[in-house]
Amino acid sequence: MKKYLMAAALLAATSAHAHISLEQREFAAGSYQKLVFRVGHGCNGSPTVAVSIRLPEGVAPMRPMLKNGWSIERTPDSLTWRGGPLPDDFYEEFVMFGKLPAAGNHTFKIVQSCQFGTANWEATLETR
Ligand SMILES: [Cu+2]
Repeated sequence: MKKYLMAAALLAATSAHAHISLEQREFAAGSYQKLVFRVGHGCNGSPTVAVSIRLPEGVAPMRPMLKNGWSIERTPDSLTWRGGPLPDDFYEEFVMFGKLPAAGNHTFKIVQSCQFGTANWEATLETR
């Protein structure tokens, strides 16, 4: 019981803390959608200067949304925004659009680069 309570408290703390996460993570399989990745803070207080998102297998080319003050690099399976710097205590969103894959869980691996340090995140999209 005690273990269970500790796990629940940890989960609550994790979701309250923004990280880099999807604004909405459940969509209809095969639909065209806008995915919004939310950046809630920097790396241990350091401003963000790049956000690189690896597209999971099956997530065909996504179209990045242009963003003032940020350049965009594209590869077949990744999108990287470089710019800012985005201060640690500011909030930002990075947006892409495209056709979502067949039903399943699809995990985006995200690297947040800051003036000092980096942070790795994962955001899982569920299509059904
Ligand atoms: Cu966080």
